[in-house]
Amino acid sequence: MISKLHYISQGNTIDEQLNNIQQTLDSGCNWIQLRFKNGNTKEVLTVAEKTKHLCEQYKATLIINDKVDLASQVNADGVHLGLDDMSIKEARIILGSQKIIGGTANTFEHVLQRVNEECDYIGLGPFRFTTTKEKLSPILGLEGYQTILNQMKKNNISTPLIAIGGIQLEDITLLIETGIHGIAVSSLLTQNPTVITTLNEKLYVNI
Ligand code: TZP
Ligand code: MG
Repeated sequence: MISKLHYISQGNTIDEQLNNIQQTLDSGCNWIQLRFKNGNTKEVLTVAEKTKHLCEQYKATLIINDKVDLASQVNADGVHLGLDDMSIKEARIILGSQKIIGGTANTFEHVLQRVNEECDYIGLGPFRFTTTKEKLSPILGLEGYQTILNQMKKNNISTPLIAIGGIQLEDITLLIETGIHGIAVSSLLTQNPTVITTLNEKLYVNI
């Protein structure tokens, strides 16, 4: 089952990463995507091993951003791959059918590509401008999600969509109303992990 709330980790050092991940797990978030762009191989491995241990303790899902080999090495639950990363087909061969593979999309064409590649969920964004990611793709806004979800419906595509990019508390209700499965946030939870209560109330309102 793909969670409705994904935390994308942030931090420039091992300690920042681990502190942010720890406080997010403490808040009750059960899906962590480890994203440590500035770390060298050894630093990222250290954080991945410790995060794997933490996620086991908290019964949380661990997804590794970009690095398929690292996901294998630490026996993470899966990977998240951008359009310029390893292909999902290749990752599936390495990781097998039991692991979760998420793929990024910015357009309906990307969504079709991801569906053909048989990913388990699609991270669709950015919703709005954010400084968390460099080289942002064009902003989708609510209309972007509505248009893409309509195209998916017409084509009978039901792969879960996770909205990402600059998402704030006040965006959740409208985003969920478009029919997306869930959201991925980084800054929102890093800066104030206690908002998870409100986030969950808003995300699970239709169940
Ligand atoms: N991919 C698209 S936007 C983004 C990523 C990793 C950053 C999301 O972080 P924030 O702080 O929630 O905008
Ligand atoms: Mg990537």
